Amino acid sequence: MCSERRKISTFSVAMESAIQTVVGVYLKSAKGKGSLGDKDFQGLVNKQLGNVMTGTESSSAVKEMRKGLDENQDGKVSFQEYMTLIGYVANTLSEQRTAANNTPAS
Ligand SMILES: [Ca+2]
Repeated sequence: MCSERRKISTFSVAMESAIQTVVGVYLKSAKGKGSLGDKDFQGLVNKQLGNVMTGTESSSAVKEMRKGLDENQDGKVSFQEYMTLIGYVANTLSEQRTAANNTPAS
């Protein structure tokens, strides 16, 4: 009972820390502005998402990604639009893990 509670608490701290990282990366990349410009977004994707996404080294691919996220088409990535990207990456990771766990037995 006691150890179960500790396990849950460790999990929630890890999750809080992950959320803080996601928010912190955005704020750091935005450099005090309210949203990410093209260069800010390129920097964020190159530095933070190179291991989970392909094509992050291509500036034209990242620009296309930015356009796809830019719902209000102001040329910048707001926090809300950034969360769309995080959701997309999280969903991709989840699908990869599910696929890895459900490898059909031959
Ligand atoms: Ca926008």
